[in-house]
Amino acid sequence: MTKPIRVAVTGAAGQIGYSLLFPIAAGDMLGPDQPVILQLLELPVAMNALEGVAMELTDCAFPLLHGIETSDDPMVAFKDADVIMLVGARPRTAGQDRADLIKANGPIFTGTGEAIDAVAADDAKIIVVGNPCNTNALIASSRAKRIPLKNYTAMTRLDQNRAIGQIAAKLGAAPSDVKNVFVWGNHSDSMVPDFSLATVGGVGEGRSVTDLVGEEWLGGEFDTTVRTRGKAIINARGKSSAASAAFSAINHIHDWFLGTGHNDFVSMAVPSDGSYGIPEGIIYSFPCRITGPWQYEIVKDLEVSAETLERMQKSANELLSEREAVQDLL
Ligand code: NAX
Repeated sequence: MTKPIRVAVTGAAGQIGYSLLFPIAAGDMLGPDQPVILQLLELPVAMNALEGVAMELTDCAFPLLHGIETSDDPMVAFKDADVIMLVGARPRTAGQDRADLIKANGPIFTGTGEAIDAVAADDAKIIVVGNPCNTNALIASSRAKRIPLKNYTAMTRLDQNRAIGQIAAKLGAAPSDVKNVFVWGNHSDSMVPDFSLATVGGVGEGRSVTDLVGEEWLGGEFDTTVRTRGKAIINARGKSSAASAAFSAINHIHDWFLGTGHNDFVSMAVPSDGSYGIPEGIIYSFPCRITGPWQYEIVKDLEVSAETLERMQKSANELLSEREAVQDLL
């Protein structure tokens, strides 16, 4: 029998957690033949709610779910974990600025990073969803002595999916026909959605999205919509995006493990290696190619316009100032 993969999820009783755990248990993330054990972490105050979620998971009788463990202790929740999904953090509230959020959530990730490095599986793969996700991933990774730095990633897949969704809707195409849209930079409104290589297959076999819809919409409404979608959802729903965030986190881990399907590459925020002039020492969204199970590389050979490069640098500068703001935690 295939050995179960241990998946640790923090903030498991939160709204993203509630949309995330059931598809993982159903096999949507790691494949239809891969058993999983869920190791769920919550704050003490949310342990009752978490027990309720665990009861519901049990009640689904998922064939692939070989165990559910719940804890309020990271040293227990991360023990031998192969995949670690760091969702637990406070969502940004109306009126709260980014600097306040960084100060509120940053300290969570020092303890998290220490516990991961102490007890997780040697080659554990980590995705940070809790915001500010790039900088939180940097804080957690700063504690890594045993687990490779490369294994620390943050989620910008939701931004990529939002971009694909907008283009598909504009063209009346299926999202699966839209290829090679990705985002550079920080998961914030400084991100740079990149449509320059995007093609759509269904409408006209492999045709350039730029040729089909024109630069004006792509550089204007499309760009703004993608970068500010999180706020638009909070305004409409009164709560931050949850189901779409959970689905995108599943996409991120799925593709890292099982490949990118119809896309040549995907957006992942990963430790910069200096590609495209982006400084090392930050976690930055690049187009990444999956080269094998749990293997990725930054795609290095893309032509990027001077205007895009300038915006990419601005997003890097924002991450450098976020790093400055949490210097005492690194
Ligand atoms: P909720 O407030 O519904 O849930 C968060 C859960 O985390 C709560 O149950 C809380 O008890 C728990 N928690 C807090 N601190 C913890 C800790 N130290 N250890 C374990 N659990 C802890 O928020 P939710 O809507 O689920 O959002 C979670 C995070 O995702 C937020 O930071 C949010 O901003 C972020 N998001 C990130 C996105 C991305 O694209 N990267 C998009 C969606 C979302 O905004």
